[in-house]
Amino acid sequence: MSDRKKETQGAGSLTANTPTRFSRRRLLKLSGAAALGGILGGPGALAGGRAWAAAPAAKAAPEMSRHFSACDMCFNKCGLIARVRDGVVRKLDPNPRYLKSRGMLCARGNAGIRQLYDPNRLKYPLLRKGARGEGKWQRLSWEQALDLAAEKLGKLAKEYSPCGTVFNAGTDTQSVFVHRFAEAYGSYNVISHESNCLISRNRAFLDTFGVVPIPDTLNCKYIIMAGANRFEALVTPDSIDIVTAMERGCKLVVLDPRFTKTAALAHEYHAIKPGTDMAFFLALAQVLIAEELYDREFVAQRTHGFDKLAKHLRPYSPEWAEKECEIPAADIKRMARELAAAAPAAMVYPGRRSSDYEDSSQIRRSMAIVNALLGNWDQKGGLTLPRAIKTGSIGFTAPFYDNNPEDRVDAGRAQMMFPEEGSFKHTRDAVLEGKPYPVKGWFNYKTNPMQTGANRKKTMEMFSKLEFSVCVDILMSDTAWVSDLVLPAPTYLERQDPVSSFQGSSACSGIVMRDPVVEPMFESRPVFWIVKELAGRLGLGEYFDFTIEDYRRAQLKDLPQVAKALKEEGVYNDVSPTHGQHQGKDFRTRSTKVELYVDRYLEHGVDPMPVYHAPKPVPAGKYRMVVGRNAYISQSSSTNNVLLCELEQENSLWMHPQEAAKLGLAQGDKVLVTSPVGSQTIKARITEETRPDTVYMDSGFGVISKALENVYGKGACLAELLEDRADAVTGNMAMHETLVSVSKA
Ligand SMILES: Nc1nc2c(c(=O)[nH]1)N[C@H]1C(S)=C(S)[C@@H](COP(=O)(O)OP(=O)(O)OC[C@H]3O[C@@H](n4cnc5c(=O)[nH]c(N)nc54)[C@H](O)[C@@H]3O)O[C@H]1N2
Ligand SMILES: Nc1nc2c(c(=O)[nH]1)N[C@H]1C(S)=C(S)[C@@H](COP(=O)(O)OP(=O)(O)OC[C@H]3O[C@@H](n4cnc5c(=O)[nH]c(N)nc54)[C@H](O)[C@@H]3O)O[C@H]1N2
Ligand code: SF4
Ligand SMILES: [Mo]
Repeated sequence: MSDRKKETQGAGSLTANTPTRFSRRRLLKLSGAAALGGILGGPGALAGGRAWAAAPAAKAAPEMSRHFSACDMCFNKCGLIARVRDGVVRKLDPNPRYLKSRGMLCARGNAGIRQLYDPNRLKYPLLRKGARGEGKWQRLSWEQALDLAAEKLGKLAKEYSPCGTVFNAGTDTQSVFVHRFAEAYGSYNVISHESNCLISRNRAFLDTFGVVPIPDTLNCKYIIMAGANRFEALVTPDSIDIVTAMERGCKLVVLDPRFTKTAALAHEYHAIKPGTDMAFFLALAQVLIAEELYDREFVAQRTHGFDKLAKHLRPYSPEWAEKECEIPAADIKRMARELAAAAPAAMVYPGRRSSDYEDSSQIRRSMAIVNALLGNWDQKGGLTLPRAIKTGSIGFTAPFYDNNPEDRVDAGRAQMMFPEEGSFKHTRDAVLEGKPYPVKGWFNYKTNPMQTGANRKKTMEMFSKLEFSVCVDILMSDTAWVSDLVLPAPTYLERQDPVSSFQGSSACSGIVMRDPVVEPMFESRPVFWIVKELAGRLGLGEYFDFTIEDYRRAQLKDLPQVAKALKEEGVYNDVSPTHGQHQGKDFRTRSTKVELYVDRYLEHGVDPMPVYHAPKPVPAGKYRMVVGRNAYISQSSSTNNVLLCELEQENSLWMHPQEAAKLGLAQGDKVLVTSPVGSQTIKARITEETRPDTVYMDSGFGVISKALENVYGKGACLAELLEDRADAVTGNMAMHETLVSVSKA
């Protein structure tokens, strides 16, 4: 839809005498606010918004003030400078001093302003009335809301033990306080978005190298990227550094069943058959060994299990792999030689999201093993040691509750789960089964499992089995929509946060900080305040006997230079060398070496070296659904943002022309997509940018929350279609295991 059309549509909900000198942007804000009044309260609730509503009428524009902050439109925390006038954020600019983001603020980062002023922002505490998902809410005062939540949490702890409540906190600098609250309250059922994201990648690299390494993409000369899309799924500084490296002669090879923007910019692209990456990497490793192209000195001195690996790889020839992954054997051999020629400034990029297959940990292990053979460890252009500045904190000793069960509710459901992380999928199953013990409470902060946990029906069912759920969000997300109590939080531009230490990268490691750029709007309150208030009511006040200011002081106690830089430049960059940091030191693995063979896995029933199992075949008339990103959507959480919606109004189903022709489809036709767990109707996007056996759609659409007025009614929900399979080793959600059928709607 064009800007103009939107303007007209938005204006429809205003009266005819709307002053014409209003800017278009102001008109959108006001129209949205008025329309929302019907659902979440009258425009009077926009108390905090008064300043911005009145601002455009001001005559002489006063100077803008500058405020440092860090973007929170995704986890990257790119440095920004907010320009504020009359208490209104007018513009967000990148902070040029922030080396991690290299002076960049992406489309989503720029649109952060519109997240702050989204008329659909939650304004005050709401209690569900009527049936779950019906959308009937009663406004509560904070006092009422907190009293209610404390009473329910207290009762749940008595009846079901503290572990009877799950705490689910998404990526955020204040999530640490949710974890602290969970510990003080006594629940070790703490989960996060990470088991829907990257824990299988972490498992694989951690168990190979003893740490999850940071790729030095900037200095790399040859990158193979598989199962990642760095020019659309932005990770700073990699997304920028790979471009710079390419300008300096680095070769980029992309393997993806979809022709992504990253593929479009790569030197070489292969439309790999989904689920077969391990075949490719095992064959690559075989060639490196057979042709003696690997780093013999590094392998001899620093790795464990080489002989076993060499033997294990014998059946995995390039000719065999070609039949599996559909990449020609000659190309696999050539790539092995090219990689080795560029080594150690050569890598298989570790990627990030690995919530794709049931053997994702082992797929990523095969990628880690190729890196080890290249000897690129701790070298310029290779995999480097993660470094982060250690900050202080305010310590505490968690109380002991003897009515608690032995272990997490999801324990034992995966071979080697991270005990501090658990698994969303397995936790949800355990809650549904009531086994090994009942879980009846759910505290949700800044994560939206109704959209980002595969199999939405199951998530919905789980919520309906709970006795009490609370959701802290900035918007009425789908998860808030099915919760019992919804609490409004401030956005990052209104928040004071603890400082955040970010890991080393090609650029540097460093520290960022957020202070409110503008006053919190409406009755929004940070989660720190919420859990502190709850703790006070539950007799746990001693665990929150401080302010964020105190906490930050404790964090920076021994880092005066950091405190000074944060004040003056909004960021502290640690520019110490990124490589050569690990020479002569042991690896933090059992063998103290890089583990090509992981003995420890045997104790857990896990293959010590990756064994290839072909993905299940895709029969004619079925398609494998894969997940991915574009540059203007953050998972599920930015599709209500009007600025970003200008770039994409609704999602569509990518389908190859050959298959579309079989179904008699024309561009834009509505199709019914059916999986074993759900069905959705969506427009077809007929394109050669996907393999004939693979379909794709963007995430964040097909919402059930009617309070997300801009996106409600648009597109289809991916989570409704995806089956909830899991990586066997970690319990990471496996979201590329679903086969769907498609028919004309
Ligand atoms: N714009 C934007 N940037 C983001 C995010 C965002 O939501 N939007 N999210 C951030 C987060 S949380 C993360 S974890 C990262 C994720 O960043 P990435 O780890 O790069 O993950 P995806 O974007 O999901 O890319 C996975 C790619 O793998 C492809 N693929 C599917 N199946 C296979 C297969 O079997 N083999 C191979 N080789 N490829 C396959 C998909 O088509 C997709 O393009 O991005 C971060 N950056
Ligand atoms: N369908 C699908 N599922 C996926 C993925 C996908 O691409 N598609 N990606 C996977 C990956 S890699 C990841 S990391 C996970 C991410 O999964 P989630 O953690 O669920 O990420 P988001 O979808 O970004 O949801 C963030 C929620 O926090 C809210 N929010 C945003 N800012 C604030 C704030 O400042 N305060 C508060 N209190 N709330 C805020 C948003 O409104 C939204 O409801 O999803 C995984 N699952
Ligand atoms: S990559 Fe974009 S959305 Fe993510 S933190 Fe950086 S500017 Fe913000
Ligand atoms: Mo992620």
